[in-house]
Amino acid sequence: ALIYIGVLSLLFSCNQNLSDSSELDETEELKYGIFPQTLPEVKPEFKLSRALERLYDNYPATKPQNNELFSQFKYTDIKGFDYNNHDGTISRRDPSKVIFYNGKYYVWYTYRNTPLPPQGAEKSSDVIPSADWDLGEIWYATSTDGFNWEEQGVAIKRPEKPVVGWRAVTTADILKWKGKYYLYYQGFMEASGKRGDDCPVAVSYADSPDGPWTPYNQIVIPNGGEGAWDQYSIHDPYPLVHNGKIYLYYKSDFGEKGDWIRMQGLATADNPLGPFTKHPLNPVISSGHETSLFPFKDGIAALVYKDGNEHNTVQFAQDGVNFEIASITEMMPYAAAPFVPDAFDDTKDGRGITWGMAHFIALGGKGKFHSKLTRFDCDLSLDLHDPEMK
Ligand code: AAL
Repeated sequence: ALIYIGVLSLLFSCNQNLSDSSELDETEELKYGIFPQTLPEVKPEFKLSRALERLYDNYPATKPQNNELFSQFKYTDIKGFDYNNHDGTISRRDPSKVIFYNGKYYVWYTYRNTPLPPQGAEKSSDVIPSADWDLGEIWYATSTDGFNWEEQGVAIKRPEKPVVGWRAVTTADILKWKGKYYLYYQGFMEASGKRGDDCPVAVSYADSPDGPWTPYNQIVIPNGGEGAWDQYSIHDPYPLVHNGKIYLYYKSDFGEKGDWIRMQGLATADNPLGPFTKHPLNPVISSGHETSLFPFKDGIAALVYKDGNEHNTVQFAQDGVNFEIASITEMMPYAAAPFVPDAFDDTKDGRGITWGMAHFIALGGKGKFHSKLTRFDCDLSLDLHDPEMK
């Protein structure tokens, strides 16, 4: 009986294999097609390679030249900033997004002017910086054309110890909300590098971009609870207005010292002085470094560069939360701070960006670490089509 069952099951499985493979052959044959000379606008019915599947499924336009969220980047030196012969004692970095007010463009940035270039956390002191941004202040500059800038001086000074930011105030970004202006920035309470690059976010407000700025003197975006991804640092606060609320994106560094993982999260608020609610799906962007986002159509686009599996991509989220890769590009601006004309309009028709400010780092050679501001141009705009940048 055992032999009989054995023979029966063998016959059964052979039969199955036979019918499986003949079925497969028949359908597979029907699935293949020859890819045509012109790129079909809609996904062909026949079987495609994984790469071609992605082309149709993952990107907003099949023809790369028509992808509104694809761009190359062009860099131009700007005028108006002195760097002490690039000896490392003066640094300007991490610009805010650019805004236009009263006939002029405005940008805020981290400014460091110290007797020595950065010396690392152990050798740092009250006057010697540990890192490029340590002992920094927020300064600002204005321009009528975005190429020639006039430095206006300090906007946010370091407050007295122990107020948030007493060690350094850095990496600012601007919000306009109900007729007032708010600068959000990192408020360090120890030299960067002691444990990590640890800090929460503080805010100051003013009636106009020219200031004077009133410090709120309180932490407005606190670090996460123990064990949370953003337990130690809230970096690169980047506010936009979306869905009637303040959408403030930020980055955190987590993981092991020297082997940080960098991701981006979102906190929203109805009041610029808080409370901010961190999104339950945080982190919402798995890669990138300094935050850089702008309204695009009815959603939010993000420049994602430098860190992570998805660096060198432009991403898009209709809801500002669930980002998808819209394009892959190269030579993206570091700390990109675009001119975003509709950043605070709560628009459902975001027009995109064509230029902004960014920084280059580590100029001047060994032991002279500092950064300088630059201008970038791109075509991530619905109103411009520059074939050179596509
Ligand atoms: C930058 C930003 C934040 C970090 C440091 C200064 O590029 O990500 O601002 O804290 O580096």
